[in-house]
Amino acid sequence: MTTAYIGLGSNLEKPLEQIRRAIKTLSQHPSLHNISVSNIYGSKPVGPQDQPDYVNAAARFDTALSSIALLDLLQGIEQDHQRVRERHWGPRTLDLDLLLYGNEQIDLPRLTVPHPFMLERGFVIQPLHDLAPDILLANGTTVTEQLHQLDTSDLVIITEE
Ligand code: ROI
Repeated sequence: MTTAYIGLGSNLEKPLEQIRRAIKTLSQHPSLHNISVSNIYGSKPVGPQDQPDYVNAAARFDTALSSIALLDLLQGIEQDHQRVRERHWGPRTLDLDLLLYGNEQIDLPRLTVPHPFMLERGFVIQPLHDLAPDILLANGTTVTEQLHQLDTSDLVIITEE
C-alpha cells in the first residue's frame, strides 16, 4: 500500500458540486482506502485572471495501485465529469492532480511527482496542510513551513469537512 495525496480543483459547472461528486466517487472506489478530505476552499485563479474563481480541496488515501494506474483512474474520473479544458491554465470542470505518491519521485512523460508546481500554490498547500501538516516536501520543509512562505489571503473556507 502506498499513501497518496491529490489536489482537486474546479471552476466551471457548479464547482462545489463537482468537487463533492468527485470526493464521493473517490470514497466509493474499491481501490482507494482510508480516504480523508481537507476543508473545501474558494480561491482566486492563479494564472489568467479572466476566469471564474476556483473551488479547491485535497484528499489522502492508501492504494495498492501503481502511480500510472492511479493516474488512469483519476483521469477517468475527470472524463466522467465531462471535463472541459479550454486552454492551458484556463478554466476546467474538474482537475485531479496527483501531488504525492509515497516518497516516490516520478519522471515519466505523462506524470511528474511530486507535482512540479505544488510548492508555490496556496490552493494546494493550504488543503494539504489540513491533512498532513508535518510531512516533508521535496524542498525539505514541512507543509506547515511551506504554508508560511505563501500568500493565502485569497483563500476562504467554504465547508469544514
Ligand atoms: N487557480 C486556482 N486558484 N485553483 C486551481 O485549481 C487552479 N488550477 C489551475 C490554474 C489554471 C493554474 N489555476 C488555478 O490549473
